[in-house]
Amino acid sequence: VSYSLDRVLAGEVVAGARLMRDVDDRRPAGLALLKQLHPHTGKAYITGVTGNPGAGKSTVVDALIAHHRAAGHKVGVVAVDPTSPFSGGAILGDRIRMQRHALDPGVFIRSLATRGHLGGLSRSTFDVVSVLDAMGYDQILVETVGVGQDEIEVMRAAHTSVVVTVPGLGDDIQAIKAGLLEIADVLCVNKADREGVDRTVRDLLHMLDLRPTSGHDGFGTGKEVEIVQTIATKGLSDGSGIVELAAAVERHRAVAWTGEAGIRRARIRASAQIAELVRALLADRVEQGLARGLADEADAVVQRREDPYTVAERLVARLR
Ligand SMILES: Nc1nc2c(ncn2[C@@H]2O[C@H](COP(=O)(O)OP(=O)(O)OP(=O)(O)O)[C@@H](O)[C@H]2O)c(=O)[nH]1
Ligand SMILES: [Mg+2]
Repeated sequence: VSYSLDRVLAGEVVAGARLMRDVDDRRPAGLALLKQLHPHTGKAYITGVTGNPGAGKSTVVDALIAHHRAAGHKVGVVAVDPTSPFSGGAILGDRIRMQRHALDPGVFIRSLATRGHLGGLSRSTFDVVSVLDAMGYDQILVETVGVGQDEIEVMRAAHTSVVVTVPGLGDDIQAIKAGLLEIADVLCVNKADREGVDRTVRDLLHMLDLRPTSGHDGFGTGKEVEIVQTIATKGLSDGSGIVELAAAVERHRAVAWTGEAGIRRARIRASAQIAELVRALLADRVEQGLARGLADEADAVVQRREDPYTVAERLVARLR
């Protein structure tokens, strides 16, 4: 194997990339090293960026990279694309507008696509984030496309969830944002150079008021969510709002991740990760258990010698 604990901790890019690949392929050597990395993680701050397609998430992430780099941080980026049926490749490439940072040794960008496994994205995100964290990337940005349950699961890996929206969605905003609003710690109204920003901010404020006081993790309340307007295409220049967005994330960090609240949140985050791993391990076991096929059982069921319920229970009991 071309990686080791020392090389990953030293931040060697080749070692880190190989480890991520092996972890993705579920190779035992990768998993073994992941276990060893754990004591060396927990230093990075992880910001999730989600929102509807084309809202400007990548452009926002690109500007945030520049902001963190200017402040001397090393930045890791995880671009998650659960909507794409393609594995990585061109489609995802198009969605990542951070190429100008690709040559910066202080920036590491990693793409994740589903490759068809159910619910595995959240686990993969946690894994990649851990490797980046251990490598010394102290600001990690996770971009995820879309609005489904997958995104919400992926966002559990983040400390602060930024939901990006745009002006002029009109009535759609209600439908699109219902699920996302619940997970938002900071709301970013991007494309603020467009018409209808004030209206959108007003709508969002109204919806936040209607939001249940206990969010997805039992902590969020509507009042705590800040709304920041950005023009991400302006990068870090005056009036882009990116510095303000980063400041809002910092304020959320200070409130949510310090003291008692921070301990409780850390526990919830770890629980989500463990639960995801348990599901994954059980799913693997089920796959192995079913690998030899079900021809005999199927015959028994077809011929009415056995019922499918009892057969399923017996098979599950045998999974070890
Ligand atoms: N006018 C305007 N255009 C913007 C702004 N931010 C991003 N865009 C443009 O919006 C388009 C989509 O931007 P992306 O950053 O790729 O959006 P995204 O949300 O990452 O898109 P997907 O990952 O494909 O869902 C691009 O053409 C951007 O240049 C902004 O603040 N104002
Ligand atoms: Mg994008």
